[in-house]
Amino acid sequence: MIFDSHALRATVNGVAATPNSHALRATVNGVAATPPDRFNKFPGPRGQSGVALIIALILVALATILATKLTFDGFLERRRTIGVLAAEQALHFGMGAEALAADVLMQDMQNSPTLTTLIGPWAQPTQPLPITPEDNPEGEPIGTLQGQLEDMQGRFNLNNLGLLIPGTGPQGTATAFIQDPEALAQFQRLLMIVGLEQKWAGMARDWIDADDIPGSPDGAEDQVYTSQTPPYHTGNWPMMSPTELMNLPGFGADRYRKIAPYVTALPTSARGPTPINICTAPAQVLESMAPNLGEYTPEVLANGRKSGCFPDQTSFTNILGKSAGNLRLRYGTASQYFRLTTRVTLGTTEFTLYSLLKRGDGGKVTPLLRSFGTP
Ligand SMILES: [Ca+2]
Repeated sequence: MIFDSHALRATVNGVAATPNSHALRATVNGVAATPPDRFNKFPGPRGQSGVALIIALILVALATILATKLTFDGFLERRRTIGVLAAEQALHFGMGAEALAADVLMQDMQNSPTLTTLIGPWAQPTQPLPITPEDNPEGEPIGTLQGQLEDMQGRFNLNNLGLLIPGTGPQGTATAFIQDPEALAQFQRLLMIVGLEQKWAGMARDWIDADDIPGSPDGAEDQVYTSQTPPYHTGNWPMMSPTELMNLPGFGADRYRKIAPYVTALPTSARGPTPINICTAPAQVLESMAPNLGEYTPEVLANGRKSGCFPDQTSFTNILGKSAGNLRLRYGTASQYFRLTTRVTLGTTEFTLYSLLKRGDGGKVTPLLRSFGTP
């Protein structure tokens, strides 16, 4: 028998060697042991390296996909956080601008309590103010802040449409409360002046008024709104924003853009309709106050308003002629409601805050409504 060093485990006397790899080299009685078949089932060194390479490539690809996704998610998360923080910061700058505006409006009231005109400091355009870091006020600005005030009483208050006024019977006797016909007529004229159909006035009134009875000839209540796709209910409540006009079926954004500079949605009081400030109202709004009132073109107004209130109360009353008595409470020369538009830029974040401000008696200013991005 011939043994190599490992062949000690091989059996003696011709009995088969154990399937130990080293025993393969053992020979029994000079006959070489044949390797068992199962060893041939494994691929050779070349095949093994091919599979390993594919597995390695797949692992690398998976790791790359995972790493890219994590990086991308991390980047989005970071950007989102920066946006949220900047919006939060911008809101506080916006409230700072409100305080500044309140100060300007209060001073304006002290300077001229009965006249709110476009020569007042509140109406002057402002330049963007630089925002500098708190710990380095002299350093590079991190953003800008710009505010602009507009007189909302230079516009037609849509909520006047829903007002109820004491009616008058035949011989001037008082009757039950009725819907104010003058507000409807004024809005109809305003729609005509800006090139829109009059019917929207009746529909807007139905949207605001508390009842569910469609106005005649123009009106729309739940019966119309519940047959829309998707169906919805009529507001039956004062408008919070003039954009509610777009709820009227078919009104649309194009019509809204035409009427938007001349309308507003302000709270109404039991004292009657919100008066129009004739010192600040655009020509279209002044013209809507009575039929055939075309005296005041935008150029005439711009020239006249360089020195203060124009037209003044006396001359406007004269122009109105016999309509003046009927409209006595519907116009004036002082304003209570203003809209502040604050634009804040912080890095790449831009933020617009619209604040509806009420200047009460004594000049105290209160924010009534805030909206972001859309007035
Ligand atoms: Ca209604």
